[in-house]
Amino acid sequence: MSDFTPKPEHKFTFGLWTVGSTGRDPFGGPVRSPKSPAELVYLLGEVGAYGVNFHDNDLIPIDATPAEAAAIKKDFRKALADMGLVVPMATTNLFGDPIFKDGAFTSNDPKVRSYALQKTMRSIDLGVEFGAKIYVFWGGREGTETDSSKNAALAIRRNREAMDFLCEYVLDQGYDLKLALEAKPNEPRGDIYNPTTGHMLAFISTLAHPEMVGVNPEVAHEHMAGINFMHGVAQAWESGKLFHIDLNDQYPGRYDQDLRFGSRDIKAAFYLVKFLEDVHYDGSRHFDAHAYRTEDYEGVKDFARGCMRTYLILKEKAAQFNQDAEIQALLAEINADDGSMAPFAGKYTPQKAAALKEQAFDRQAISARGLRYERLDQLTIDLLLGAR
Ligand code: GCO
Ligand code: MN
Ligand code: MN
Repeated sequence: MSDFTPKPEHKFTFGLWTVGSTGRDPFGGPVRSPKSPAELVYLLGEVGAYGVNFHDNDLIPIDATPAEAAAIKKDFRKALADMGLVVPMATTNLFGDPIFKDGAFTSNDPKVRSYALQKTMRSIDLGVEFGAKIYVFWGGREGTETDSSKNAALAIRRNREAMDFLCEYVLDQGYDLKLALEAKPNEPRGDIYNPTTGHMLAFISTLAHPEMVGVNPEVAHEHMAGINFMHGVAQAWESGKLFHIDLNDQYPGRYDQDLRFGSRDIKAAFYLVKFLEDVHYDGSRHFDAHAYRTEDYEGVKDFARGCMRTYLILKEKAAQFNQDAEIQALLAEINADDGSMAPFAGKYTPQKAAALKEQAFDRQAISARGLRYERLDQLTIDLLLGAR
């Protein structure tokens, strides 16, 4: 039996808001009593997590006095030291307070936009104080219910202005910090700007400091949009922009479920884990999910352990896939190359183009070949179901 015990090198992290969720939803109040940030660190240490991430106000309530803030930070710091946990990422809550009811950086009100910048700079300072190297931006309220309310192009420009401002702030402070933008198509707003990872990648390329900014894709967010998550992750990776990742699960076409990682679409989770492991992604594996509302804190631990265990099981399955002789033989067959097209490969030259235009192709012979993907997929299913 394999060992699926989480270890620090797996870089499993959870947000304070994930295991700290009290189960509140739009239809009912809390089902679990709140725990302090320090208590949550002890819980995460007990289940074997490597790190913990926070929003400014998960750690320090928005109206805390300086003395209260200092006391909370002291307890939190002690819990981190006691459990050997780190803080790889931090973020700002730009969605909870009523001031953000119409967005933060994209609000029509200049006072809201300025307050959002102030809150983010202070929150960046707090994250850096605890060692964060990645700073996430999730613009949950940056959107609309009615498009008569905002100019969508102006909203993108305002968002850019804010990101450019904050990059300069980070540089000015000399912080060793990268920014990661997280897309979501809707919830809590009717529609959110930059709704997918692909939109975010395009947006990043328009910033003044694109080298400082990457993405934080989330399984549930792309599944809500009916998109293949791993493809978006691969695109981000390929362009050097996969700075962080939010793992959870989600049925398409439903409310934001934040399910335990791998609990809904095992196959999608498998291809994702396989991708991350194959390319040696070395960032945090951050679980941005919630325990079912039916659970007490023992159930929350079951949930957290389950996220990490499923990841490690799928990691082992990915290694098995890579070593499976029959699967690898099929892949070799699928990728067969007789070398005859080598003269046309690679960079453009006028000679290549001219020769290629003259080349004859036997379309029927080429397309007559069956690709054996049915067999390959069934082998994958057998492997995932433990039948190989
Ligand atoms: C959500 C988001 C958030 C963000 C978090 C960190 O759907 O609510 O995923 O959990 O990830 O605010 O930026
Ligand atoms: Mn989410
Ligand atoms: Mn998230």
